[in-house]
Amino acid sequence: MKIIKWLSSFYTKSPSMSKKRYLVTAALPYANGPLHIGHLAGAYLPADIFVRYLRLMGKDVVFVCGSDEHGAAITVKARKEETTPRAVVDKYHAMLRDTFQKIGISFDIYHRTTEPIHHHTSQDFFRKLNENQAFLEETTEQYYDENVGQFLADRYIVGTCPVCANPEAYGDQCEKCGSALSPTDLINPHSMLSGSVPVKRPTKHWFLRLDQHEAWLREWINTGIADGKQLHNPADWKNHVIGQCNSWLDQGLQPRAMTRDLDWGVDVPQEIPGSEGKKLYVWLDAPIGYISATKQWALDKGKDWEPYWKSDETALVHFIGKDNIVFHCLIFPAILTAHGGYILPVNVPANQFLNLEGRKLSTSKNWAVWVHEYCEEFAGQEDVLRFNMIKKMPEQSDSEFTWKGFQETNNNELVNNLANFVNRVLVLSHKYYSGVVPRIDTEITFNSGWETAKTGQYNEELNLLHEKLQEMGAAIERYELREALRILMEISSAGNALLQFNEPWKTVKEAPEMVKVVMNLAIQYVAVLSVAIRPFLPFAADRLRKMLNINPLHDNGDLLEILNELVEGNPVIPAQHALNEPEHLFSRIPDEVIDKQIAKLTATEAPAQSPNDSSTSTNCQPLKELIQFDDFAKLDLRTGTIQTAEKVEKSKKLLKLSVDLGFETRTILSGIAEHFTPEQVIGQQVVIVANLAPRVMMGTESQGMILMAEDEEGKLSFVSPAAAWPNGMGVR
Ligand code: B3M
Ligand code: ZN
Repeated sequence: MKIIKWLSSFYTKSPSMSKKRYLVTAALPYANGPLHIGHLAGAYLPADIFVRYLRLMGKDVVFVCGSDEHGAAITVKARKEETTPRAVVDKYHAMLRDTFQKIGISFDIYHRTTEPIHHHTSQDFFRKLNENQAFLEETTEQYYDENVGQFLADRYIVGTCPVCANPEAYGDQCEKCGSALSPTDLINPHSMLSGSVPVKRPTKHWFLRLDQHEAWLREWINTGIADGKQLHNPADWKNHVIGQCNSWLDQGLQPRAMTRDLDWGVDVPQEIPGSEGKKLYVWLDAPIGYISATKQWALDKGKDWEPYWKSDETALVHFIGKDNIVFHCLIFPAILTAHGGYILPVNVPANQFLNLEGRKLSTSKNWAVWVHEYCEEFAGQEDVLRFNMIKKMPEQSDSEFTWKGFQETNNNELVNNLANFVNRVLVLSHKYYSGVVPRIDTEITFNSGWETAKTGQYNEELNLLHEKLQEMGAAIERYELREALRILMEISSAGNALLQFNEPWKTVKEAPEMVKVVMNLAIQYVAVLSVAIRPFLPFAADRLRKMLNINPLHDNGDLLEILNELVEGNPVIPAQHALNEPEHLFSRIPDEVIDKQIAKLTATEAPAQSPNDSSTSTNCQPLKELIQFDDFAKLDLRTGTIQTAEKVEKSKKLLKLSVDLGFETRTILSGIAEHFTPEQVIGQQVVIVANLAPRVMMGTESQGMILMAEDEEGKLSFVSPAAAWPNGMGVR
């Protein structure tokens, strides 16, 4: 009876959540580079939390992803790395797969679109679309590189942007002003492959008749109704997702080419006339990758894949970043509908972007925290990054990650709240009861941890835990994962308060029976947390289960089970159960660890490569040999101000300077006498290498070196601030 009672309360929350099974996808990352924290916070972590929760609630859920291995993103990378597309995808597919596994993204399958099953699935899709007259076959003029003998994909054509005159705009987009372009918009277009001016040649492509889908897509996006059925509640969708779809719909949907003249990708089925040398457009085959991954999963597990993609009793949810909204909410639904027989997503909870230390994450500028590097440098602390990503998750607007924030969140929440609570409960249980959960009189009252001066009663407190877990679950079902995490931490805070308000360390002598109730209840809190943290902190959940000496989670109904106990006022861990010794669930992160990460970020940042940047000119100094970060970390760079300056007798090049470092004044000989007079440099703010071994020159000891920038003509300029800075500051 109690299962039905609970399940019915669970089902009433949102229609999309009352389905028989769930198919959850996460955007297929291009296999052309490593994963950074923006990818994690954007799509993969929210998906993982949602799926882990569904598993804990005993739901039938399949979680699919895989590497997106076609398209210009791959072939451009192959050109840059002077290798083949196959080598690029093999390298990064393995890296992505391993990184996801290390950070605990629990896909049921992580597939890849170069697999034959994907090519066959995509080609079958194309055949069916073609049979269903979903395409407009049209011959258009496309740019062709006669030197290389191939048509040019948009990304392979560069020219002057008609909007901002950027000379290195691409055929599909100007990265300087962000304008969406088409190759024929470019002024003086030339081929990236050979540098030659491309010619226009006729070529046939298959255009998906998106215009024919505009009306039903507009209704489905705004009302949730398609084919006369209420498929989802638009109020469950994020405003920015619906907004972006409507701005596309308002411009009117145009037929969109679903094939390309490429030598890398899924072949257009060869029996189709004119298919010679044609490949499927990557945004046609990639989303079909979700289906082929599901097929492969079903083959591996001896399951039937079709109900997950074709039954109305399935809830399909796509987790993506906001740059993929139109492909998942308009183009892929149109493809599925044109094919026929497939369900549509009940939600596409796209996240916004994560920024890093006040700037946009940038792969090209290496302004990123790479997840695989994090997993190496913070091995065993994967949950700390997960926790931070959830706290900072860009659910409704762009958000910000800082290393300082990472440290504070770990030390203040994971250590001082959660780990501290667990440790106190286990230490006191061993101290008072040798680690055995005490028998209790549940009628004895105590001070509740939920609000000051509230009298607590055991069964009522268990009910309060039940309510909090329901609240947390409801937040996850609304894809409000920051809120869900806040509620989770409320449970830990209430546990700490339960101890604080009853002070067992003081009252254990005068009120031993009351302390037994409080400690037994606190152990129930910890047991509940060992399940409730699973979607967020999966590795800590395993460690906590071991400390409690209870069975590992089987990720199938575990939360449902304890909810049913709690709602009946039953404990999760029975009296007389023997607990294991406590360990530290989380540990403090010291300043130097954070300082090192911040220094690494700035030290490894690639110089700006904007098209007009002189540093891309050919005359700049060749890079010196690669150093390790630790080599750089040995440098102690400080800010200073030149106090006095004089020429050095018998030397043309040297000026003798006294530099104020704030904490001391240094004498430095600097080879700038041919560039600056002494008068010109007095008062100049500079950066010096402060821990360079002193050197005697012309009979004077020079105690450091001043950093100077030198341009192509050998002209020197000081490295100095835009606005005044204090002396002695560390420069990292
Ligand atoms: N690989 C774009 C991206 O990585 C694309 C996603 C495909 S999901 C089907 O942002
Ligand atoms: Zn531009």
